Amino acid sequence: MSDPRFVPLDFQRRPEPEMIARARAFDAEMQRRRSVRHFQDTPVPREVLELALRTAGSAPSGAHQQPWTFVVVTDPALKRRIREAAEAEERENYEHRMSDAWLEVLHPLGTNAEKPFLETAPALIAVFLQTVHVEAGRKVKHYYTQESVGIAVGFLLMALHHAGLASLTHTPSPMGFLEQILERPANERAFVLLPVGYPAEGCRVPDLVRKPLEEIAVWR
Ligand code: IYR
Repeated sequence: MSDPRFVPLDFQRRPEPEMIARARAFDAEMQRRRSVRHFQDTPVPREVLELALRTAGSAPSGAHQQPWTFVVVTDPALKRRIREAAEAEERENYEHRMSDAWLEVLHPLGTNAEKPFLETAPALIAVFLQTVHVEAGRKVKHYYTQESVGIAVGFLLMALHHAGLASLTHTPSPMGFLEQILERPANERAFVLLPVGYPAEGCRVPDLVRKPLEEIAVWR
């Protein structure tokens, strides 16, 4: 094995008041992010999606293996196939597979098996987790894939919101149909599906309250 290579860190030390102002402004912006289930069909700029995906790809990952693939679907025929497959699974979920306890905690969100947003949203970003990659004809296992892809999706949600786009973290279950419809290679598993676009005129969202800091953070 060759020696590991290191380069100087590009880091900007900021005065404390500036740090606080930046953290405050960023938090205020992130507090306005909401999961959106009603979209306009207006197309979104490809460049914004590309930049947000670059940001997602800047996430840390286990052994820097970057075990993710983002498939951007804008083709109406593909979106329709995805909607039909997702709704078929979701009908099974809502009618048979989900427990009463699960349906009860979901009730405030007002969701059901109908997923029109999978056709109205101008872009669906299907995120795939790569279990392995092939290097010099050998399979190399990826480590901490769930954590890595989860973090990258977090970066993506923030980047989309920051750029002025709405999204939904959608996990139709099981999601194997995405691997088939989008013809993914054998090393990829569907991780999440993100409809992306502008919120519909007069879009309403569930009246949710976020836990206050005192409830989510402990100092010792
Ligand atoms: N995947 C289903 C059900 C669902 C589950 C959870 I957990 C949610 O936070 C929201 C929905 C659906 O998309 O309707």
